[in-house]
Amino acid sequence: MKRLLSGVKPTGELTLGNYIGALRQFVEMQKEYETFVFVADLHALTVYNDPTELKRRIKDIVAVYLACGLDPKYTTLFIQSENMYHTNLAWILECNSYMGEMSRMTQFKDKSKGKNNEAISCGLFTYPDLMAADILIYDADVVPVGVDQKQHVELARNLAERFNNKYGETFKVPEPIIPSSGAKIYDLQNPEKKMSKTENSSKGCIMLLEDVESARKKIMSAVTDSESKVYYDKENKPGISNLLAIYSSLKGISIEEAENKFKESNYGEFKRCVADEVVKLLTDIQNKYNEVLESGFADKILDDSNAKVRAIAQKKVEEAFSKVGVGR
Ligand code: ATP
Ligand code: LTN
Repeated sequence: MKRLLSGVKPTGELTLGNYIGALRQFVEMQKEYETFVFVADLHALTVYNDPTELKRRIKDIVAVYLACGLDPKYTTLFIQSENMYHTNLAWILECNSYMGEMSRMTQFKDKSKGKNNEAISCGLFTYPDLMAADILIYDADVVPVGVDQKQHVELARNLAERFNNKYGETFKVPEPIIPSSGAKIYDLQNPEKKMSKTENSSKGCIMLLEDVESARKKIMSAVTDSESKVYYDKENKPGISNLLAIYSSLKGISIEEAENKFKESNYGEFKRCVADEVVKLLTDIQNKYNEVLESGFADKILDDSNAKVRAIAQKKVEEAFSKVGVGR
C-alpha cells in the first residue's frame, strides 16, 4: 500500500480553507493509502505563538481532525514535536540545500515581505527543510497539500534526489497531490487573498468551530461584483468564483455542474445555498468535536501513534546519519 503523509500548522483555528484544501482530502484518501497525518507544531515556532495558546490549539486540532473523519483504524495521527527525529533529519537536509533555492520559496517571500530582516526568524527561512524532513523520514509516496505548498513538496523531491545522488539511494521521491477544485479558497471579503487563519480579517474567514449563524452571515455578506449572473470567471468575478469553488467542493460536484445549477439564480439565492452547505458541514464537525472531547480517547490514539512513528523515523535517520558519515 502506498504511503500518504501531510500536516497542518497549529498557528490558528482551522478554517474552511484548511478543510477543503487539506483535511477533506486526507479523509477521502485514508482507506486507499497508509495514511500519516500530523500536527506540525514545530513549524508554528517560525513565528511567535503564545505558548499556552499553542498547547491548546495542538490538542484542539487533534480533536478537529478526528471530528472531520480521520479514523485511527486507517490513519496514524501524531504530533510532530513528540518525534524528535524530524529535526535531526532537517539538519542534514539544511546542510544539503542552498541559500539560492530557499530564497526562491514564494511563501517565504510573502511572509517576510515588508518586514525588517531583524524581525524574520531563520526558522521561517529554513522551514521548507523541516517540511522536507517530515515527508522524507516516512518514505511518503504522496503528499496532499493546497496549491500554496506545492513548491515546498517540490523542494522535498529535489532534496531527496540530490541526497540519493550524493550518498546513495536513501529517500523515496514524493509526489504532491493538489485537489482539483478548492485547491485554494479565498478570503470572503478580499477574494484576491487566500483564506488564512493567521492573516485575514475575521469577516473573510470561516473557522470550523465558529458559531454557525456567524458563518452564515459571512457567506451572505461575501464580496461579489456588480453583475447578477452566477458563473465562474476567476479574473473578473473572484468573489462568485470562490463561492462556486466552496459550493462545488462541499457538494462533491464539478464547477460546471454548480454553474448549471445556479444559472437562473440571483446572488442572494446562490449565497443562501452556499451558506446552507457550510452550516451543514460546520454543524456536523462541531457535534463530533464535542463527542471527541468528551470521550477523552485522543490521548490514547496519540500515545499509540507516537511509538509507531518514532520507530520508523529512527531507522531512517540512522540510515541517513550513517550515509553522510557522522557518528562512530
Ligand atoms: P496560514 O494561514 O497560517 O499561513 P495555512 O493554513 O496555510 O497557514 P496550514 O494550516 O499548515 O497552513 O495548512 C494546512 C493545509 O491547508 C495546507 O495543505 C494548505 O495548503 C491548506 N490550506 C490552507 N489554507 C487554504 C486555503 N485557503 N485554501 C486551500 N487550502 C488551504
Ligand atoms: N508547511 C505546511 C504544513 C506542513 C506539511 C508538512 C504539509 C508541515 N510539514 C509535511 C505536508 C507535509 C503548511 O504550512 N501548510
